[in-house]
Amino acid sequence: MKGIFTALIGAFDEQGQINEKGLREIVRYNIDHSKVDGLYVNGSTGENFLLSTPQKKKVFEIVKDEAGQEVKLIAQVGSLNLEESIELAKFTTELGYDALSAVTPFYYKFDFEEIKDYYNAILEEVDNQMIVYSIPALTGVNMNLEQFRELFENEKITGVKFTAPDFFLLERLRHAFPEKLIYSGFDEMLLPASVLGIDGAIGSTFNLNGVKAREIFESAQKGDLEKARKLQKETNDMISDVLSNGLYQTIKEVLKVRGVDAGVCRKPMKSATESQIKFAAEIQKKYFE
Ligand code: NGF
Repeated sequence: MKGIFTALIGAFDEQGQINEKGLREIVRYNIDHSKVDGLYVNGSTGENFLLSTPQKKKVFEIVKDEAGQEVKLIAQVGSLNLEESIELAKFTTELGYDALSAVTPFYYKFDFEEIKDYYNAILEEVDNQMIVYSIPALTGVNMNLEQFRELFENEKITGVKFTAPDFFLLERLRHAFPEKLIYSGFDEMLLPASVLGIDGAIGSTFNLNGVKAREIFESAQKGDLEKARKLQKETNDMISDVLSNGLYQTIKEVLKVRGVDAGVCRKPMKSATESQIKFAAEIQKKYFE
């Protein structure tokens, strides 16, 4: 379960339906071209929170059918509807997903006991491991070291996807829990997170840049910091342009330039405008050709 995991981008048609052919192409591109170690399915990047339960299930099925046993698969099943989380956890475990992940419950100001109960309730129902998805900037949920310790008391909670720029907490977690899986979630901070000894990374821009992400991770692990810094700088130039042009729209449009039918974003997200499409083509030329 270690290494580079792509947070899989979603593929939808103009009506907001799943573009199955496009989704299969995205899976193949990540496996065959980028050679990532695994896929993180129905995360933020997959526009998960815009999908109905049947649509989430369809994505899980298509990805598993296309990827088979070729790479590790993590199913993000977190939801404000706990019953839906449990249903998806059972569904993906039966499909053969290697691990579950669930975003910390958000919107309402849940206290820590409620958050802990949510994870334990999901895990009581399935025989699978869980990677906590911590992304405080989007959820407002900031957990401290002691709270992670309490979550990790459940042996089925085997790790965390740590999407926060808090390197003090990341170091404390690494030191305190050497046996747990720690994945970095911000691609632009992959190098400093790698230096602190993460087990892997899960990122949206790996849909475009998985090969270089691996090089950054492995160079840092080998102690070749000069090379890792150069690669992270090049990567961050690219990420800055992608973010300035609209993250998900740009990832999809760059993939289309490469012949991968990544479709459009699902409403209420806007699809790419003509000028975003044009800049995406420039990003492809500038950084990848
Ligand atoms: O897209 C976001 C939201 N974060 C992703 C990643 O943490 C999301 C990150 O790769 C993810 O893994 C998921 O799909 O659930 C950023 O897009 C990237 O570092 C650019 O900022 O913040």
